[in-house]
Amino acid sequence: MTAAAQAPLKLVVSGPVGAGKTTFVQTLSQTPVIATEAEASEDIGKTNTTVAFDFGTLHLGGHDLHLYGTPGQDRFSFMWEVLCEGALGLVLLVAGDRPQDFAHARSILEFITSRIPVPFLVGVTRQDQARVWDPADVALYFGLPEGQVVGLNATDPVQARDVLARLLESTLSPQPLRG
Ligand SMILES: Nc1nc2c(ncn2[C@@H]2O[C@H](COP(=O)(O)OP(=O)(O)O)[C@@H](O)[C@H]2O)c(=O)[nH]1
Ligand SMILES: [Mg+2]
Repeated sequence: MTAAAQAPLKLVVSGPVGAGKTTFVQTLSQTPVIATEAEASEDIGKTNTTVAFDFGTLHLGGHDLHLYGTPGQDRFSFMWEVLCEGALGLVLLVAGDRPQDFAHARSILEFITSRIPVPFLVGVTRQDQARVWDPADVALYFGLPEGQVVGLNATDPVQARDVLARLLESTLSPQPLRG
């Protein structure tokens, strides 16, 4: 095997504050997550938030993956671009019970994909909650094919791995998702 074939694949997890990015990385990582949390400087509904990135690693489908969770606040948008440089794929998370965040989620997605054409999936978290948007309806909202939007409980390792497996499958296949 060549060195390139063994190089870890970089995947990025982005989305608004509270979407489940840190949770997703923590659920998936097989090594202790390096997190860069700080006290929130503005009222975002929680005391701590990610200011640089969350980093985790895992082995999936014969690949070593490096997972980078971005901050959710717009003032860190430069980090979205930095982290997506050279990424194989992007998971854009949005909490399915926070429709007030959908517009922001879409603007993050557009910000990133207009600068870096990275294949992506949208993950609609909190599917374990009672009042949550169906991924098919979120797909409609985002104007994306249903197959590009998946529901998950970000605290569930099986569901979280399924999302990544699906992204990997599509990015490594001859006809990747449009990004
Ligand atoms: N029940 C449930 N809770 C979730 C899910 N995803 C995230 N959470 C919770 O939502 C809160 C915000 O998640 P966090 O990962 O900090 O969001 P981030 O701001 O995107 O990093 C935390 O309390 C998580 O435990 C999910 O799919 N289901
Ligand atoms: Mg976070």
